[in-house]
Amino acid sequence: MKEGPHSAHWGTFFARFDGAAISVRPHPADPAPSPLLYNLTNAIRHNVRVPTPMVRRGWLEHGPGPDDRRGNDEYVPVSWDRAIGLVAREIGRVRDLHGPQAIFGGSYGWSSAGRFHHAQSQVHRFLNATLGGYVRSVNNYSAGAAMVIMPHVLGRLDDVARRNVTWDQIVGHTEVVLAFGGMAVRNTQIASGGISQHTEREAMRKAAERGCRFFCISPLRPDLPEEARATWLHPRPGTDTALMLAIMHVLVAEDLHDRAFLDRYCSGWDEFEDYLLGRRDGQPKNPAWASGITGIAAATIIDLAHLLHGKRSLVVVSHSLQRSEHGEQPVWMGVVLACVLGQLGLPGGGYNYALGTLAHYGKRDVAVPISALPQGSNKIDAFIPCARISDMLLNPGGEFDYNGRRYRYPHARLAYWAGGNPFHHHQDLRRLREAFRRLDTLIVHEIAWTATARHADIVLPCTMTLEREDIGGTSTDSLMIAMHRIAPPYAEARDDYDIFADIAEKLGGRAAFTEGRSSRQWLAHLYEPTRAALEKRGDFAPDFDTFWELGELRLPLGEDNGGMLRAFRADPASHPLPTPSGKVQITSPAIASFGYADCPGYPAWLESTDPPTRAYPLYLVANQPATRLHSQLDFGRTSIQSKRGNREVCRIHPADAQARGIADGDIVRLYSARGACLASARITDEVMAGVVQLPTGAWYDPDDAASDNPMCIHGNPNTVTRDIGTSSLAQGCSGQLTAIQVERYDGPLPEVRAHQPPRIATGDGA
Ligand SMILES: Nc1nc2c(c(=O)[nH]1)N[C@H]1C(S)=C(S)[C@@H](COP(=O)(O)OP(=O)(O)OC[C@H]3O[C@@H](n4cnc5c(=O)[nH]c(N)nc54)[C@H](O)[C@@H]3O)O[C@H]1N2
Ligand SMILES: Nc1nc2c(c(=O)[nH]1)N[C@H]1C(S)=C(S)[C@@H](COP(=O)(O)OP(=O)(O)OC[C@H]3O[C@@H](n4cnc5c(=O)[nH]c(N)nc54)[C@H](O)[C@@H]3O)O[C@H]1N2
Ligand SMILES: [Mo]
Repeated sequence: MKEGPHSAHWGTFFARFDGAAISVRPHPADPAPSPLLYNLTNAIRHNVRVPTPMVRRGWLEHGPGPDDRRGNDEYVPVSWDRAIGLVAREIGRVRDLHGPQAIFGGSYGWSSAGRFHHAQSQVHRFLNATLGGYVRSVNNYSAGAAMVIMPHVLGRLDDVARRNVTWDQIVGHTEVVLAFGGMAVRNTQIASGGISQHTEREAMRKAAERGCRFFCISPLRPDLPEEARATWLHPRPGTDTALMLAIMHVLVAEDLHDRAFLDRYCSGWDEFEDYLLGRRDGQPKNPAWASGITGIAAATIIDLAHLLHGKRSLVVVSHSLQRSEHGEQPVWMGVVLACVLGQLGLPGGGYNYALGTLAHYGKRDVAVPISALPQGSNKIDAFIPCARISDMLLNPGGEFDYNGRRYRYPHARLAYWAGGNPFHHHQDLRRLREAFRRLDTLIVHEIAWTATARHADIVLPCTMTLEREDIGGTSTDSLMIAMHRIAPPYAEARDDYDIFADIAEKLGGRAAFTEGRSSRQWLAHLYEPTRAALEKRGDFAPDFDTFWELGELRLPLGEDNGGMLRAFRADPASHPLPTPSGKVQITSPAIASFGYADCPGYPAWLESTDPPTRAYPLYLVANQPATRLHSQLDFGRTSIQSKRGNREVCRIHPADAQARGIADGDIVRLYSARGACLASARITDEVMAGVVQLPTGAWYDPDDAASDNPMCIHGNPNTVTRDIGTSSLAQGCSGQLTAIQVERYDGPLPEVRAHQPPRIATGDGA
């Protein structure tokens, strides 16, 4: 087939299919294309793709119901006709017996880029169109705590993360960047919906060359690139709020804080100051105090405070800091620190949540709308914070706290997942297995045999991105891409859209779901608002067919105007923040009124309930993988090349390795009170002592699928993480940090089979 334009969450490119493999050519406008592009090359015809609809034998023979064989059963291939019939009948059964409030359709996950074939939107639209609703999930795994705390304190998350300080402002103005959690260029390979130019490394190089000083405050040195010429500070993981407090203590004690800013723009300073100075609890949060908690010398903290004073400074708090127990606190404390420095709303200064964690932050917004597939309306009230999935399935009817109210978990009998991989994203996989075994039925659409597909009752094979047409675009990228079909669908795989349309037909909802449009007609429909807005501005506004032929369209960008915070600074009376006081909430009477011990009404240092102990003395950092997006295409070339002997690689400090008799390249066992996994050890002083880093994304591969708590022999860190909410306020994911132990593994080494299909029955299940 001929070469065509395409787009992924990790870049814009041209691709060609030769009947077996894909060759890719990065978009020439991208100054630093992502190596993740090469994951696509061998993936498309890989043996681990799901070729036909599959039904788990136990479910086929015994019907729906809780079943311990999930995750340890064989699959029976069936025809599409039969699969569609089984799914429609089962949805109908659960609806008739229990109503749509028994169907969980949260279906968290990133799936692939493209405005139309966005699997999560497709499944939501399908359930709304056919059932009138479903149990949904709120927030996400990325920013679960920040999404809930931020509106109490400053405003909408997007206004603090996306439309705020840009990289251009940093290049031009910033003098000091405190990057809590770093700004790893490994992570800015990715932007949800696509990214045509990777520019962060170059921006940091330019800023550093002008004299901007970067501080990489993180357990891993490479969390800022060499180009930033950063100073590396490594507080103990999970202790950043204590470090922030001590910096503020120095500034306040020496009267270097911006009192005028605090008076004019903030609410609740005096109460917070009592806490900071220890007037209430007798413990000043000074450098000596913080030094004991963080491991950073008091003198270093004092020097840092002095350096910050009077400078154009930017406080950045990465997503990772809040994907942790009490994750709300560093997000809030970072805001307070920026206010004490008086920098909020200045060009290149103040506070920018999550800058440098994804490529759509720090950019300008496009000036025209970009459509998404409408999801319809959901008439069911029941919901869960997305990371409470196991809790819901294990405690139907049980109570949970969330953002000031108490709710009950619905009793979900059927879960429908398309475009996500809970065996990637969720914590404590032993518990998740147990939870999924309680369901009547788990239905999954997948391109490949992920562990989630291997626990499903019905697996419907869907096309992957290169096998269908779509529109690539996102609100912070100036290129809209006509994503051409590069290859025919694998085996019998079908588009999620066509699968849902056929099931909707059986349930009497086809017209509501499709509105009579083919996929191509949907693309033209979704394109139209962008075209109309371009025309209205007098810009080049080609019709859909011309756009399709051109392959891409350059979109105009909006101003770099600093957004909500700049406007607030300029005129707080006419541009108040959307908080109760209209100002920055240094304290929050609303949160205080909730009465949560794990999230009080002021930002505070709260100790972990799972600190390292003698039994589990190390901190595991389970962060984002450099060589793939989450678990996607773990079997792709770039991902495979980063493994050793097919196992995921963890990084450990020389001192910790030596104390355990671990040599570079040894296989190690990482374990906690929850479970264990194997990984190959790389010894490096790029990671601080006391910390082991294992990225997420290696597909769960149990050594013994029949056992109650198998070990993952491939290196999935969620075997050891804790399944607890960040706090009663947000109930976010807290998978980033876990207390663990590591030992050299001298036992038998089973072959990694994660990228081979499960047991599949021969013969015909037609
Ligand atoms: N311990 C720990 N856990 C974490 C994190 C952490 O830091 N530590 N990070 C968390 C974060 S930030 C996130 S965002 C989550 C990510 O969690 P997920 O978003 O669930 O992870 P992905 O691997 O992107 O899952 C997407 C799935 O969709 C499939 N897919 C791709 N295209 C299509 C399609 O067109 N149709 C269908 N039906 N399926 C498709 C892919 O094969 C893949 O299995 O993980 C979270 N989990
Ligand atoms: N290549 C690649 N890029 C990605 C993704 C991917 O899967 N692959 N996923 C994307 C997604 S969905 C998201 S949400 C973002 C996530 O963005 P983040 O959550 O910020 O990314 P992580 O890599 O999990 O964490 C960043 C760093 O935080 C540091 N860290 C961990 N705990 C602490 C702590 O307590 N204190 C301090 N100071 N530092 C700490 C770790 O060293 C880690 O490397 O990344 C995005 N970018
Ligand atoms: Mo994320």
